[in-house]
Amino acid sequence: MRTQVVIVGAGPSGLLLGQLLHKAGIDNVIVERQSADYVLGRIRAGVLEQVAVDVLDEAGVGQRMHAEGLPHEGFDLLFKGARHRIDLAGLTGGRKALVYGQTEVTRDLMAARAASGQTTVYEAAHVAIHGFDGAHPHVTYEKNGQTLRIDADFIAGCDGFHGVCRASVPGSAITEYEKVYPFGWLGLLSDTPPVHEELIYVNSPRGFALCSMRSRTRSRYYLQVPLSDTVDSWSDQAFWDELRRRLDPAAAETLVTGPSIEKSIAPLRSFVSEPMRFGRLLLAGDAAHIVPPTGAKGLNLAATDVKYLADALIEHFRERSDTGIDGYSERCLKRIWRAERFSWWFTSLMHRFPGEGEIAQKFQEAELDYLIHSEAGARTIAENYVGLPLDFGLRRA
Ligand code: FAS
Ligand code: PHB
Repeated sequence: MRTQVVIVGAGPSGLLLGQLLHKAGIDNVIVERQSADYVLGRIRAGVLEQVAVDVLDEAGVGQRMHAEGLPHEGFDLLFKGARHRIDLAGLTGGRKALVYGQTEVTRDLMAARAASGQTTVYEAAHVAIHGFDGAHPHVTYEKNGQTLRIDADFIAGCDGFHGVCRASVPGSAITEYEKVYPFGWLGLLSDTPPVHEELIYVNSPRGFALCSMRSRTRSRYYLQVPLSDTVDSWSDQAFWDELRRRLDPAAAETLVTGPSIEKSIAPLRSFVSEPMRFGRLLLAGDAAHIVPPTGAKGLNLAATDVKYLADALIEHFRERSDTGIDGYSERCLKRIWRAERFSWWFTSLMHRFPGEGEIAQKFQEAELDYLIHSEAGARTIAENYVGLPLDFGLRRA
């Protein structure tokens, strides 16, 4: 088989790239190691920046997102038992976030791809990439007992943190930066009404918590837990009891509990690999970087990587120019490091770090107290949360 771009991974990055290329008339094939149902079953991000919403609109998959997504103009910070609202719209000239789950984004992208008749190979085993440092990049994989090959002009590595693409780059050609956090997030999804109409980020002496949602009837909650914890060690009742302990009295009283429909523990890390282009291989999304989910940046960074990459590939095929491809990595990384910095800072501010003693909690509470009583401080949070403009990666500053 031959195509113009072979995309490894059918998560949000791979599917969104495939859709943007297809709309530009560029042939592409996606090779995914799991089944479509497995990909849809992973519960992950919940908040979209306006820039990500705009890219999804450009890809032609925004209809349900606008019909069902929940625009949010603010969120609450809860510390010392009291809640304080961060007025995103008021502090950023009207910019806001959209609550619309990654599962639904993925579902919309899968439906668009299926309708377009493009080729997606699910349950591809032993995917390997070859020749990306030369003029004949290609991908091999096994399916139904056969080894198959796809030749292409470019390989897009959209295969996430544990994928094969970044791992195939020689160690001498790549630099990796990593910070692993000494705790995880236990997430619970339930068909219960959210405790509040906006998100609540909690700094509690017992640990971080987050009250989020997927709709007005489906809630998503998180608790900071030790890395030694397992999902089996947390009954639903234990989860609800601990969440109540970390909430303010009003929220604890209002909280509607119910059976979990999903429960999982995610580790937290900050990770960036540089550069993101290796000859005819270009990385996008979690294949190149990971953020702790505190700042709701992971999926949003993936969307802007993909937008930059699609524009660069379209320029290559339409105008025979490689200016975009040559500048792809630098353009992405300017934006990525800003989001990494905010995600690390917000994670450091809101979580209990083992062994740092009670004084660390007092420092965090004092910083939060300053931030919510200083317009400049609150704007710092708001500007970073709603995200950078799309052209940020192009500016020389
Ligand atoms: P993904 O990891 O989503 O997709 C990569 C795809 O490549 C997968 O389908 C995988 O099966 C496939 N693949 C892997 N290896 C392959 C191979 N060798 N061959 C073929 N295919 C291969 N972000 C937020 O903003 N908020 C959150 O709350 C949040 N929670 C998260 C929780 C968890 C447990 C994880 C892991 C991430 C979370 N994220 C969150 C970040 C997440 O949303 C990512 O940013 C987003 O999934 C990025 O999408 P992709 O780059 O497509 O990577
Ligand atoms: C979610 O709803 O899953 C979510 C929302 C905001 C975050 C992280 C996760 O910062």
